[in-house]
Amino acid sequence: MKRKALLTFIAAFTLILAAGQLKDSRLSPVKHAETGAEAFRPPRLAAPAPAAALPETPPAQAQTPKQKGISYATWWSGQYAQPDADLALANLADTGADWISLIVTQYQDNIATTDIYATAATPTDADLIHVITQAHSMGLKVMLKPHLDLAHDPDHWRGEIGEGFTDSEWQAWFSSYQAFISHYADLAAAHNVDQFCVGTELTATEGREANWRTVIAEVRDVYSGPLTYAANHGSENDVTWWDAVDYIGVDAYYPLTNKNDPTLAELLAAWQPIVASLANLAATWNKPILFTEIGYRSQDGTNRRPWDDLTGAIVDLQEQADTYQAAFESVYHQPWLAGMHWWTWRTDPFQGGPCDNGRTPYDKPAEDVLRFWYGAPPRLDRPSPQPDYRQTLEIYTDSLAPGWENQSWHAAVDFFSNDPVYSGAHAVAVNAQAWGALSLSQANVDTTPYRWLEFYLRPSTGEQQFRVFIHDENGAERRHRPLDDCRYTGGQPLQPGVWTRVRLPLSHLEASGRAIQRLSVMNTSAQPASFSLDEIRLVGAAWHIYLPTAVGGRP
Ligand SMILES: [Ca+2]
Ligand SMILES: [Ca+2]
Repeated sequence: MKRKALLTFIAAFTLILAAGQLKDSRLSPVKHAETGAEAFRPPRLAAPAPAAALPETPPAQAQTPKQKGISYATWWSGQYAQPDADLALANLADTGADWISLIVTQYQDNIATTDIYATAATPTDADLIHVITQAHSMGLKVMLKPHLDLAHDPDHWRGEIGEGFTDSEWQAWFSSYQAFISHYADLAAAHNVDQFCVGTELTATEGREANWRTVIAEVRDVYSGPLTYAANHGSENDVTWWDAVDYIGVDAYYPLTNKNDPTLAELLAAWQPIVASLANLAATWNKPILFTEIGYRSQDGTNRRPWDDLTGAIVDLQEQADTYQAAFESVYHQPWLAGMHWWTWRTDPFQGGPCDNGRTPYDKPAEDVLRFWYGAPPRLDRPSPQPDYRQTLEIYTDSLAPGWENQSWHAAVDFFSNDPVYSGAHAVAVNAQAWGALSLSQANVDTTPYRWLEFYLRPSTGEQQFRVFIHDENGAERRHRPLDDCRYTGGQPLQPGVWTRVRLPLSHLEASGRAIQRLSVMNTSAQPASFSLDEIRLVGAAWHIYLPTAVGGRP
């Protein structure tokens, strides 16, 4: 049980690390000096602007309607097939999107090697088939978009693969690439995938025109749907074989301004030369352009280097919403645009939120911009139920309630600590090793009358990280939730030496309306951690009319 908890966490943690590195890897990290958070402002939901003036050359007419796409990604085997991923996919469909770009990643060791392989992390074919089936059942079309990344080469990125190859190395690499991409083309054909992307951001290989024409011809031998290739922004004008695919694909991470807080007008102005260039490209090839990726973090300065992670930068929900709006206003009605696939949506149904600085728009103002342009109503703005403290199950106030037992692991626990306390005479003081946990058990507790698990938590240092989870009526460990999500901490991050109220919806823990046997607060900071808890309880809701939340509903 303890080992399982640890393995589950390591899997999730590795996934987060891997995902975080991907967009980083194309350039070295950028120091981000500016500070000064913006206050939250609701997103501007202007009416769609008329298309900007186009060049005299008749543009290629893209299909109508546009592909309203979102990239759907995980870098961990098994994740796509989890029930949580189905919830995340339902949330994606709820935005009005009608396409997903399904990501699967294989690897080569470094930019100088020629052997491409799946790792234990690569989503399995069964995972992909699960998503394809689910997506189709939800009315979503699927573009399969295999990616190639570097397993052991953190100073380079995929766009540099092949720099320095000899002729024989080129032949070896393309032979391996052909096997890799044909495998997924076969899968796409067998499972009615609606569109296929033959490559992504392999910039240094794009000059090998004959090799690429061979790759594409062999894909067409087995797959009859539309094809594209995803060129990194800036290299789309150098590709000499766009005639071989059906859409010019661009991963449109164009730098916009050099300001951290540009106005929407400034963002729109920054798009104008990009729009002109893309219109010319489409006209030159008489072929529509698909934004195979476009995306921005909810992070201050995201418009400056949209491909970059700007490590250490602060959350900026408005800048993400503004960059979404500027992109839609600038390109969405251009006749040459075939559609766009926003980067990115994850398999976590509780991703994003107002304190997250990542790329997902979920539960952020950018989601409302996306929904507006994709034709869906805004996020539900329903009243939240309030806690009803007349309806609680006290687990700890100044001592453990009757029936509860200490089942903590790798942790020394004092249930009668008198310094610090949040209230009363005592609190729980915990000294946990890495992956150690405060864990409290009780014969099956019926959670039906309650909506939240609530407690007060006081970390002793700022580096501490925690996850909360329960064991169900069968003793099975359920979904972990991290406490660095401010939706659980009243909008505030946990701070050292400060008591913070944690209020976790039982539904997020897969703990609502059932019997639970145990609840655990695990130290996941990889270092020993001292922390205190007080007033641990289950709390009911004042307005039962709002129970239960629907699938795909908001927390
Ligand atoms: Ca900003
Ligand atoms: Ca107390």
